[in-house]
Amino acid sequence: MEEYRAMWERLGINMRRHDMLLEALPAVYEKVYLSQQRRPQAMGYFDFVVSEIHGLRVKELMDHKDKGGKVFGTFCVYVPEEVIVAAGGIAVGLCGGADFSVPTAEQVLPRNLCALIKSAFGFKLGRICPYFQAADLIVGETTCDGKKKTWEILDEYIPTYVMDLPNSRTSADRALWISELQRFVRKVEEVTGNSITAENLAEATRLINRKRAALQRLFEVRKARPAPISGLDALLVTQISFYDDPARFTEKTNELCDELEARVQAGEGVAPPDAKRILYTGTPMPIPFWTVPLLIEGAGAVVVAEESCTGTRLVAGGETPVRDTSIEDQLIAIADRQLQTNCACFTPNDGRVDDILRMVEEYEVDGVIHFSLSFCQPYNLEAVRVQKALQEAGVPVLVLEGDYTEEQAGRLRTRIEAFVETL
Ligand code: BJ8
Repeated sequence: MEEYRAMWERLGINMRRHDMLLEALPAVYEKVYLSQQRRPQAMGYFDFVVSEIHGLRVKELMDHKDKGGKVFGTFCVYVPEEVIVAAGGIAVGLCGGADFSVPTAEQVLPRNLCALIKSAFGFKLGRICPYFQAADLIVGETTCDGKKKTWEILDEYIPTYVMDLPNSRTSADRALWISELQRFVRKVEEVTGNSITAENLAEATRLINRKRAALQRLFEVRKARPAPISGLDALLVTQISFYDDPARFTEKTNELCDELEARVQAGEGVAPPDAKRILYTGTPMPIPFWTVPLLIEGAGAVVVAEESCTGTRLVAGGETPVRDTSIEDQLIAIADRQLQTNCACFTPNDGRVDDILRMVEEYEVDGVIHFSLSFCQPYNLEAVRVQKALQEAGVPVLVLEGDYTEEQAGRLRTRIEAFVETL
């Protein structure tokens, strides 16, 4: 990674802190991933992407910027990547999953805020993340209170644009969201200096559809018994989907799926056929937060699906219909697909409970683990209804909350091991 030092300096990275991070991450990665058994060969690409986490992809972003291109940092699946791509921009997901930057964030933000927000904010405040440093515009959204108030503060450090996402799905809310997508089109055009047309928006929609289809294929193949891939590996793929080049990611994920489908044909898997099958549901798990599947799989079970935005919520609503005759129609199609993403920030949000119950059947799940980051009110509160629905359906469920710290991991281990034992 030494060859990238000049690039990081150019980005204004705090080199001392950055060196500390780059020293710590490979050791953790090696422990979590490289010791796993029966990993698919095609995971080699995703291992490479992690080994180059602040290198090659950041260089691609910088080459793009040197040619006049723009980079948009995002935090939510409701921010339409299609619009950014249509204008020749690159979207990178910036959600923070490391405890490393949390203390930095707490110099400014209150402590009682979820670790995801603090981690991401701390990366900017401490100038540790080259993706954050490379971004020309941050695109936030009004999902939870924690995020929407943080955007006001973040704007003091980097230009931050906020999309006003409604919290319900009435026809008035739908109209508001469509108008927000239109406003976003104008903003992206202003930042990039490029026009969004019906043709380039349709082309971008096709590209993102292909990426989503590859992820859907991955989620589909995990229904097999024995499970052809670990939850840890599947999570890594979805985490990387947030910042990799969409076309390359699609190709590599499809290669992985070819291998997994061959495994299923041959009756091979990563865990014995009778390993307990767990559905994860709850808050997203941004890179490098691997604790929950690590503990579940360390206890001898296997995570077969994640009802989360680093899981099946990423592909909610399926394929976006391509409407190549009008920008307005294409935005409506994107909005209608997006509004099927059952985020706990919506009320009511019965669709999420329905999704969980359906997934329990489809993935032949033995038990559900609901994990929410501490201080995340939407998911912590929604856990009450999720737990009740699962109990009524006779499905074992464990409700957990925590953060990214080592101490929490110790506490979670005890609860998860006990739960898996009872299944
Ligand atoms: S669509 S889940 S990506 S908002 S964990 S910051 S909710 S306090 S992440 Fe999300 Fe979009 Fe919804 Fe998905 Fe707030 Fe909770 Fe923190 Fe959260």
